[in-house]
Amino acid sequence: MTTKNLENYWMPFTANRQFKANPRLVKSADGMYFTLTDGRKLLDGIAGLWCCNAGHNRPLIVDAIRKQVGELDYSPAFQMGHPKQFELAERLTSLMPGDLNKVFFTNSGSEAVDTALKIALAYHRIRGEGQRTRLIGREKGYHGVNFGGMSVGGMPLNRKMFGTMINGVDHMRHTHNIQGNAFSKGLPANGAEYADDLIRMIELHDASTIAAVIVEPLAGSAGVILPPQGYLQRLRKICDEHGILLIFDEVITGFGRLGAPFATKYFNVQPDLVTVAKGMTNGVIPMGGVFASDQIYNTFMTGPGNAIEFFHGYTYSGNPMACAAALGTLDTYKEDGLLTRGADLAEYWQAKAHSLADLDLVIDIRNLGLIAGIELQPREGQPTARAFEAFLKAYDSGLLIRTTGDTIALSPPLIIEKEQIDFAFDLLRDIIINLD
Ligand code: PXG
Repeated sequence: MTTKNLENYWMPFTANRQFKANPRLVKSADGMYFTLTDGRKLLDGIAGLWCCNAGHNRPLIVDAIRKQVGELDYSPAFQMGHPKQFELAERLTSLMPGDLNKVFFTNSGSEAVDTALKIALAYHRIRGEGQRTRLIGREKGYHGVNFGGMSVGGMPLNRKMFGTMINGVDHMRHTHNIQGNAFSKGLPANGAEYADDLIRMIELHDASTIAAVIVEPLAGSAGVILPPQGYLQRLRKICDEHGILLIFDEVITGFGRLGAPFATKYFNVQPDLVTVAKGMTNGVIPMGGVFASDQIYNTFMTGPGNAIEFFHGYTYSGNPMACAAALGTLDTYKEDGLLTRGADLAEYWQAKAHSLADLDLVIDIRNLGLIAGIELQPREGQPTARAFEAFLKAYDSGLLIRTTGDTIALSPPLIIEKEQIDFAFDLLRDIIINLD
């Protein structure tokens, strides 16, 4: 570092004063490991922030970006194109099931979500159902931090300071149920009927006013909350019966996290729109996207041929470096079989995660693919403190984890080896046993 001054950078989703008093600074990264500025190595237990699915410093991605920046640094996103955008769109949509054959590029998950919500609203309006303006999210949902995603999101601290948000939004109940489902391995058995909360929304608002429902197939940020068996299928059915679009926010579940390329494949439920980001470029260059069905896209393609069909887009939509990074990422995933590798490791991962079930402070363990959530009993009067202490102890012992509330979340790069899985869970065992 050339400066010891930490004061000018306002850090996101960080306790700035606590951090600046005890900074944690990363210098480099390779494979499964970060190297800190003090030279220590840290096993990356969370793929950066659920995004470096292929691990760090992957040559095909690095080379693709290097080459791209020397050839075409930028090309206008509107009324112009460059070949990599189209190549990427073709390759990405080939990974999607059914007729999800179109993709719109954004620069983040938050932008992808707001884009998807706007597509849903405009889609209904073009079809003469412009009264369908309501958007339904879910409690404990996380759909990024822009106004649309925040509004349909259901994490109270992400909402409460920011006014009334966009109107016409309602929220279904969440699917977290420790009493009924604690220590489930994989999908919990109980709670498919939580999907019927959408019927309650329909009874209240009338289906004719609802444009779309957005859910994370598996809720990551709120602490690894799984869909009960049959829940997503039921949501799909209710949406179909009432002409409501179903949006899967796959910013976390996309690109192999569950052991299938996307959750829509894993669950065999096909939504109308799918949002992605993170693993799309292995986190290396910001990029997100919205997959849309042919039917939705074709609905937009109806006005005069020379008219812009969708008044929406970003200066950096389909940015050349982002496209190169995404193509290099897809090559890496393919070469290493990473979009399905999680399926091979899932059983081992599950067994190691649940090996912590006997610890007194552990009140639930949840897992799917290469994701695990370990929920701790909150310390009396100090919610989140116990889990954050575990985070600091893990950091001091060479493991990077995430905590949200009192849940420890793990979602490592999909290149993780069994010895590294052992290291992570064995270390967490030691740490949790010694927590106050
Ligand atoms: N949707 C979902 C489902 C997400 O998980 C976003 C949208 C927003 O993406 P961007 O690219 O705008 O950040 C996310 C992001 C965590 C954590 O540890 C989760 C996210 C981001 C940072 C931390 O819970 N998810």
